[in-house]
Amino acid sequence: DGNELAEIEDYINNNTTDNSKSDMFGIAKDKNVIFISLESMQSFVINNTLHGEEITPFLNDLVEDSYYFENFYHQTEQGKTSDSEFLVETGLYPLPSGAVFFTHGQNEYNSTTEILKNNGYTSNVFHANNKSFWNRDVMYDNLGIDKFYDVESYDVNDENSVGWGLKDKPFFDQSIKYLEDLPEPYYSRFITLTNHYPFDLDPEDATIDKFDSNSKTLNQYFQTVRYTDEAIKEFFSDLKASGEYEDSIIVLMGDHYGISDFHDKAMAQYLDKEEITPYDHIQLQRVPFIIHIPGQDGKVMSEVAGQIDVKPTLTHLLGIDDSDDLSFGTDLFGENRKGYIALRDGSFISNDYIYTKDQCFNRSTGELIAAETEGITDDEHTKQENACQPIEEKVAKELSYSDQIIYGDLFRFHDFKNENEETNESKNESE
Ligand code: GP9
Ligand code: MN
Repeated sequence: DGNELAEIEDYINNNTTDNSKSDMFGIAKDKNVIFISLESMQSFVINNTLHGEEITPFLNDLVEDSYYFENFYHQTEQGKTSDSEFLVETGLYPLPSGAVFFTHGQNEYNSTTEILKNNGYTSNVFHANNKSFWNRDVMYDNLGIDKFYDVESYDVNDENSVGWGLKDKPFFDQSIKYLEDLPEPYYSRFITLTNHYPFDLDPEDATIDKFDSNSKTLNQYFQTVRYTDEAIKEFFSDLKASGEYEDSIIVLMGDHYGISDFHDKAMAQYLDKEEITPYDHIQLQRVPFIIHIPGQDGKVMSEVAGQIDVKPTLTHLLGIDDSDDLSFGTDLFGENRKGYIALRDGSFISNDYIYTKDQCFNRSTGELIAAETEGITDDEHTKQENACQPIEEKVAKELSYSDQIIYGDLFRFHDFKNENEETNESKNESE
């Protein structure tokens, strides 16, 4: 039965539910939502330079006119892009290993898509890859997505593809016609691809010189990042020309890191540091999160934030009451934030601390507060005063609750008010 759920509901209601309404509530009511997933885009490239040149000139301009969350962390694991989609669609954590899109693609969820659809939206995803990659065809169906414009919707040839497939510029260019035909309001997610490991690019598409280090990967990364930046610039002007821009809000989010710690030496060289410490490693897990609302002024938002917060933030902006939802994020404009962001491996970032690999750092200075010392017994260690410990325990509990929901498919035992009645009936029949 669903008894395990009662304890989890209590935890969520007491810790991760914020029913307050900020003055941002409903500010984008009934607007289209254009959500752009930025492949492997990390925050360190934003407002930064290489060879004295801006790496992302368009995004740098855009953040000036947008809500830009500079301390926003990805929370993905082995499911990479699909994990980031899972976070956005469910407000649950992806799994500690494997890809939840594959292993629990048939579970019952209360998805962002379903909630928006019950508030009059249509929904679709644009991504020029095979539909079954990451089991998307199955999972998207389950999440309630109306249509997946996969590789078959695009004209892909040798000329217009590189690396993983269709280049981002033709991808956006070919998507516009579909977007224009959608019934409004729509919730449309676009997933870019060119800035994907190993970051190959045709020489004629490169508009910034490579970096010069021992890492070919990092050297090339700046060029594909720049290419995606230009693709988004073109997309924005197409959105304006087609009239879609005015009736929409545009949300951009990095899906996960692009540069692994295998390239730490080169990364340290770029960042002008002696080495990449565990603290630096966590700070490098920041990805851009940008909410652009046409006609509104921009603001840099410095609170600690993560992908888990996207769902409640979106519903808040759209003026949708989601007080019955069970998720682990909180609205980024709300007052009652949780105060920390859990990474999938149990590391966390709180207002004051960064915890990773049994080490507790001062978040603002990067100084170590308490380390697990060699030669000290576990028992002594637990007694040792550790500033991070209370949150460390909360994080472990929260991750385990999320896992329990997924492993036990516990949402079968909960009635969400936004749930699609038809889906429920057909599910009951087949049980
Ligand atoms: C594949 C694309 C990239 O469709 O989403 O996947 P990733 O390797 O980043 O998870
Ligand atoms: Mn990805």
